[in-house]
Amino acid sequence: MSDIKSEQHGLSRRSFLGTAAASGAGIAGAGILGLAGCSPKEEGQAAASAAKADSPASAAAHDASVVGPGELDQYYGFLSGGQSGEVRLIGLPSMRELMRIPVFNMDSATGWGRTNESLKIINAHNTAETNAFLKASGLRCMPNGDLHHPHLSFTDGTYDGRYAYANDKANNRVCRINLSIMKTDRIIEIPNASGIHGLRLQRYPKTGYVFANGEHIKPVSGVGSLADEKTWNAVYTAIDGETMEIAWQVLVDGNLDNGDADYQGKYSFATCYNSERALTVQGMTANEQDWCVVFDLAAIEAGIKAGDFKEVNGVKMLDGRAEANSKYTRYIPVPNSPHGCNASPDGKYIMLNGKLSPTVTVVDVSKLDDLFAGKIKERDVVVAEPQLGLGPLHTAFDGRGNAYTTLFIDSQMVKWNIEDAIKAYKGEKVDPIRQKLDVHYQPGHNHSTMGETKEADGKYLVSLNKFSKDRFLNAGPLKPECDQLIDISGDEMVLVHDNPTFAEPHDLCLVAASKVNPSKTWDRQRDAWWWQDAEEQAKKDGVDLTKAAKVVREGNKVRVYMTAVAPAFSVPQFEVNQGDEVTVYVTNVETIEDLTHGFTLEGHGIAMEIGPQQTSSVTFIAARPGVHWYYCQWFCHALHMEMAGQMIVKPK
Ligand code: RUQ
Ligand code: CUA
Repeated sequence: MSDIKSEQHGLSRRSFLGTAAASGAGIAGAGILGLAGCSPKEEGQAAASAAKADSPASAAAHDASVVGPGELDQYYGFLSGGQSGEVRLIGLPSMRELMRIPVFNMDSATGWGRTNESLKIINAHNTAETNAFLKASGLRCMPNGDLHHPHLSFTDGTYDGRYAYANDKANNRVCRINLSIMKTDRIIEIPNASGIHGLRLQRYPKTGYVFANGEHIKPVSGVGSLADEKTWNAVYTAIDGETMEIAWQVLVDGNLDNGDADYQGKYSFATCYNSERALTVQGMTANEQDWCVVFDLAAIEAGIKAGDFKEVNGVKMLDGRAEANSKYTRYIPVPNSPHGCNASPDGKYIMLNGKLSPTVTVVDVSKLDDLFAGKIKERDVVVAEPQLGLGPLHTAFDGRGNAYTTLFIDSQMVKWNIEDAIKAYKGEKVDPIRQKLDVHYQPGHNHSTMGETKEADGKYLVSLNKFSKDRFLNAGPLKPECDQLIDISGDEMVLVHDNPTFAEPHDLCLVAASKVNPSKTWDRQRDAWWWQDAEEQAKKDGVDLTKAAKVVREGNKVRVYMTAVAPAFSVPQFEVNQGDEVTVYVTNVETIEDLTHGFTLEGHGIAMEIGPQQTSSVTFIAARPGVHWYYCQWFCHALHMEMAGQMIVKPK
């Protein structure tokens, strides 16, 4: 009963927010015409489906998300943390948060961004400009990131459980997460490009390439000039997912938004807005059409072999601009300012989501060979363009021929049938729309279980909604986002769970639990690369990290080696002089699962995680004379509070 009431409240609030969002888009000028142009039929349809949408979920539907105490979820979700800079691991269908994986952020619990091991990973592939900036600013690393798109590595069109990759739009970086330890193992900065946004992976034969879209145009060295914005370009980057080195870049026109790759290993795609090359919203949305850029991977590789590139800041860059009439790219015109780009799991289609247009443009991948061969025109590859509702942003799939598109302005999820949309485009009288379901509110990304693989199983769909307002207890002016779980296993979508989240999940991957097999503890052999520097230093100092209890002085450098075994550090006290540079190495020699220790040094901004069998280290200046306690901040034992020691700093 209360469900129905809140839905009714929801409806009036929904329409208010919808108007606000639409008028917000209204400043986009020409763009809004496409939105306001939603036909009466369309509106009637929306109203009709809104009426049946959100009927109180049945008890059975609610059961769909209940995972009892001690029971395990069926799927992992790799959820982006947006401007929090991290990746969050969740379980489905419970939507419980399992873990946070720090990436482009600094993390108080684990010491990510503070330990020597994490700083090495974070800074290893900075550009010289970034290093100079950090030095001038007194920063150890970039303290923030904007992580939008986490995606897992593929082999033959499905997840292989090895890595996840994600972008940092704020500081132009791409990371890799090693799924055996669930830690970030590589971060690279992308030179030449600006606003690394869309990030997708090669699916076949494997990953392969990691494709990263540069969203913003800027003068590319040797091509554009600062004085003339008409010479500014965006840059598309392909990274080798194994070595994390940049394989090549392509110079393109328009701001690259989202992307995807096919299931055949031949083409990749990027939606593109701002074909106008403008610097303001009005200018960016002036044209009726923008485009999707298609990249021919074999042609690009041949171009690299043939030397048809410029070396720009150490990267091989090919010319794929529209006016260059390049053999590497094709520009498919689509309605103004497209956004999401999604390959269907049958490998046949790429969906280009309209955003300012109420349509999704369906590209038939099998026609691309002919397009590149010049046998057909750009728009000939389009086989459907169904009108779905206001603000289509992203599309997911159930593997049964249906697509699910988020409608940002309508605050709905629309389910539609792909083959029916193709028939309708040919002129047949069929309505591809199956159902519209209200979501709360303003959805951005959505994702279905295994939906970006050839094993799409059509069980669950998650809608990542940007606004939550009255959906949860008021949390103050800053509201959480609202992630909603939808059961799509039947004919109708059924909303089964609401879940608040902190800033700001953009995207997620939903992966069958069997595909990912993280380790239970660190492995001293396999993971030795993590503490390689510590190991080398220890060798020079004649220390075995796993048995260490030693303080080594070399001039004003002091190295403190200790082990952690519940409930004690092997070094209970050490003494240094004010001004010494101190490095503390802690090795957790526990062999059992779930026995993490920590090392927090009071008054020094230091806390680090040391998992079972892991070594962690941190370097700092002992600038404060006196007694400073260090303690284990990870609850590990009945005598956890006693797991402590003292650093004594003698004044100068
Ligand atoms: S984008 S809400 Cu950064 Cu993935 Cu579409
Ligand atoms: Cu070790 Cu708490």
